[in-house]
Amino acid sequence: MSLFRADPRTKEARPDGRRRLPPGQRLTDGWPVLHYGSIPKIDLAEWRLQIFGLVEEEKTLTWDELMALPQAEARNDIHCVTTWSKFDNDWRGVSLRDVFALVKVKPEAAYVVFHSYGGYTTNVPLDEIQGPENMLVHTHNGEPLTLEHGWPLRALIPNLYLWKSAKWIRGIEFVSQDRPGFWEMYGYHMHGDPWKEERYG
Ligand SMILES: Nc1nc2c(c(=O)[nH]1)N[C@H]1C(S)=C(S)[C@@H](COP(=O)(O)O)O[C@H]1N2
Ligand SMILES: [Mo]
Repeated sequence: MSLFRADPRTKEARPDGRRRLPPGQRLTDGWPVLHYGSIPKIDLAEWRLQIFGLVEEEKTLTWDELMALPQAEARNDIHCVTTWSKFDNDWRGVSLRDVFALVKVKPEAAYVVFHSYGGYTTNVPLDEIQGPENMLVHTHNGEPLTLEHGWPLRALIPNLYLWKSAKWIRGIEFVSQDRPGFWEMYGYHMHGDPWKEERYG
């Protein structure tokens, strides 16, 4: 009997034809915690999400206002650049496109910079985060996010490496030119597609 029996899910194909497990990744059952610096202290009464930059109407949402937006659910896989992938995560939160609709994004906007409590930032192309799988999430597998995974709210961009999914989110900024975020300034890829192994550079 092999100790290394492969999980058959790693051989599955995605609806878009790509293999479910991206190249160079292995499956994990746990959920590793990875971030730079310490966990920010956040008070829900003071918590705000600022949506700004190239928009017609900047908006700042309180926690109650965020929770009053349509609540969405999704199940998907996440992929960390450090080579672990975790399948079948159930998320609850708000679709990014519903958040974008609140501010009327200007046509010049081409990239989004996510800002976190604690100072972390990361950049993503706006046209790649329009699908319903791209969310701001507060619940994972039926439980509120733990502090270390981004409580109260994190971004979830499941088709890019997980460093693009900012924990402890506090801002969404629309910009016309791509601008490196925290890890991108230290050599991580500007785009970060796991199926193209866009890890560094
Ligand atoms: N605010 C914030 N978000 C962050 C990070 C960070 O340092 N600060 N690290 C990123 C990186 S590099 C990874 S791999 C994932 C890890 O998410 P997890 O700890 O929930 O697995 O969070 C991303 N989001
Ligand atoms: Mo990471």
